[in-house]
Amino acid sequence: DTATVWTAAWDRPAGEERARELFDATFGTAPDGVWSAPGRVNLIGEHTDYNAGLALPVALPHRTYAAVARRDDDLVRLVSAQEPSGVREVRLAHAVPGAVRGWAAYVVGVAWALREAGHDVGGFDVAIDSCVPFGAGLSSSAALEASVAVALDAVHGLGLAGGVDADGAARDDAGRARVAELCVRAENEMAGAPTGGMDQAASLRARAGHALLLDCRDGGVRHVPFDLAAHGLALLVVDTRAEHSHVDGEYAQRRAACEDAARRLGVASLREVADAAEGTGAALAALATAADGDVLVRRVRHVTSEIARVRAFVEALDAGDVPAVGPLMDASHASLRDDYEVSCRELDVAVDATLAAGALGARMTGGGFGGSAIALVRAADVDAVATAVAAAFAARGLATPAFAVAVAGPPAA
Ligand code: GAF
Repeated sequence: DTATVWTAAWDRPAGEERARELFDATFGTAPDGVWSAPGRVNLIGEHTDYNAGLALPVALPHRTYAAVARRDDDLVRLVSAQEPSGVREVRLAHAVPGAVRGWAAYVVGVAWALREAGHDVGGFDVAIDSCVPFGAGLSSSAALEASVAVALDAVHGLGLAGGVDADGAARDDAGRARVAELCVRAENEMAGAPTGGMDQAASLRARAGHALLLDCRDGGVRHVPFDLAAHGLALLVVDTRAEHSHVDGEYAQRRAACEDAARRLGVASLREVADAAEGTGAALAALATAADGDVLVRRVRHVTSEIARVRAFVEALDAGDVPAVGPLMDASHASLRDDYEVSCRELDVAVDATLAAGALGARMTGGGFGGSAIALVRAADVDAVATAVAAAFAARGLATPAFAVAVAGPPAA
């Protein structure tokens, strides 16, 4: 038998206590408070956000915790339990794009983006601890940004993000949409990762017990009830431990290809192609005649078909026909693997192994090139499917994967 490794989600008080203790131990005082924000898995709608498309993420119970105290100067002192390098110090006056390296760019970037937007944000001390696995395609960077954003909102009294009800619903979605945009700016401009906005929206705007239907054309959201346990099902997350990074070139290349295709087709975004009443056939035929047409056709075909799959997925959930989403997940994975070419061996092994062990559907989730896969499985089969995946990885000499069960959690608060 192959042993399986599980990435546990800390309960909220335990996570808050860890961040508070790190703050105490580092700065010798108590923080003003502790805030936290979740990672996410995307159910479907991958590489659609920067094409003004649709995505359907859920917030994980795994969260990043930020203990923060406001300062009266413009100094930021940061420490993270996940970073052995000790305390870092950055003056906000010197915090401009390109000047801050590594994980600190995400933290300082949020303060920078708030200041750029005219908010009166000064220095602060911050201690971070997190159970969102790093580099696992589960949005550890968005969780870090969002936890710092709601913390700065609170300690500086900005009144942007609003609170969260006991049932896990945000009170001011419009405010949170603006905060999410600032987090995207932090990631794009300070950290230099050309990502879309799905992850920050998921962390700030999700609702417990629901998937977040995100329309990236106008930023609109709908909370779609998502309670797999009621259907005897569960969502198994397979962290392949194959590290991915969006700062490197592949993600940017995909995004550039989509923008190139839209330009050639004379549309503002590929969403227009996906929504065209006459279908996508004419657009694909037009692209096929270009010199590099074959690649562009496949990239556009992924984006447009993926947007259609998000619609079908939500229709199935609305109809209470959860098993019907399984084949849509499979089709999404095939499209990401063959047309968009962002999968990798570990992700394909994870998907194939879960399906062979009885999953109803499976796909890579997030940007790809490593990271995590998700599988829809019968609740009673969770352990058996995980064991089968671990055995498949061991048999191929791949790194030991880690597992989690995703239950839709509340947003940043
Ligand atoms: C990463 C990015 F950060 C998101 O914006 C999104 O593009 C995703 O990859 C792919 O759907 O998570």
